[in-house]
Amino acid sequence: MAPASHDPGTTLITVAPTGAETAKADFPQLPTTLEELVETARRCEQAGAALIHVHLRDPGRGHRPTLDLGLLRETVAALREATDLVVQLSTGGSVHDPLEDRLRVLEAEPDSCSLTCGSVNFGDEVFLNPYPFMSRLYREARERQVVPEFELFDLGHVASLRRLLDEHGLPYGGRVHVDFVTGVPGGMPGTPQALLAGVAALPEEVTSWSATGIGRTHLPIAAAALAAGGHLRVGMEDNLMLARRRPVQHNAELVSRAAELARLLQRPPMSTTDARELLQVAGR
Ligand code: KMH
Ligand code: ZN
Repeated sequence: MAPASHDPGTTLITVAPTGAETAKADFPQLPTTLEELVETARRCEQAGAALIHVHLRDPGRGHRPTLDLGLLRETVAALREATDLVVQLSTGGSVHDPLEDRLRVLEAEPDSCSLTCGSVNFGDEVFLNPYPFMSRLYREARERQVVPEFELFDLGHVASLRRLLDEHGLPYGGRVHVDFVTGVPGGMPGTPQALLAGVAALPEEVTSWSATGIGRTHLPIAAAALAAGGHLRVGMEDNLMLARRRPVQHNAELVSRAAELARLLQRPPMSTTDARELLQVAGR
């Protein structure tokens, strides 16, 4: 594999604009229609994001989460048309989605997909990721030339990533990018201490890592990740408040703040070209 040529002094900013948990009725500024998602993607790219982590909603069914394949394909095409962002589809979906439907997401041929490395309590629910499912998703993503981003909600997920790498070798593209999702009720806490324990345990094959914190852990985890050499994920999937009593009005606000923080720490936002190189996504 060619050596990495991206600038190691820059920060990959991922935006996760929607998620599967917040109801549109409770938070109308959540982007749930294709038009809103594309507008969000454009503004977030301008603000410094290079990757978008996408969950879809069905406006015809109360903006509930959907894994409809036609809509997934349409969305990937629309985001590619409107932006240069790396398009990552969630294979996590919502806690209610069947595993088979989550696997089928790959058929929409995104640049990247999320791949959560284990089950985790998720508030009062369970986010289910049995090892055989992870293993199949890993293999099928490689067959389809989709770059996985390994989502780590807990320290045990780091151990399962080790098992995946041992059993299957490197993913498509040869790079191993992981994202710590901290602060989920039931997962690892959103503290610098927990994050750093996770970073210290990462397999040596990991070539880059990012982190996000749910809710009020959003900002401290971003600061800790930057200080420790990691990349950032922000967005309404993870956090709805910009500050006390100030709900986020647009995902671009969170991306702008992350970009400002990254610049302050002398690791400005990474370009979409460099993000493609970092992750070695296929040239679709
Ligand atoms: N919505 C969560 C149950 C992913 O996108 O891969 C799972 C999730 C992880 O958001
Ligand atoms: Zn997600």
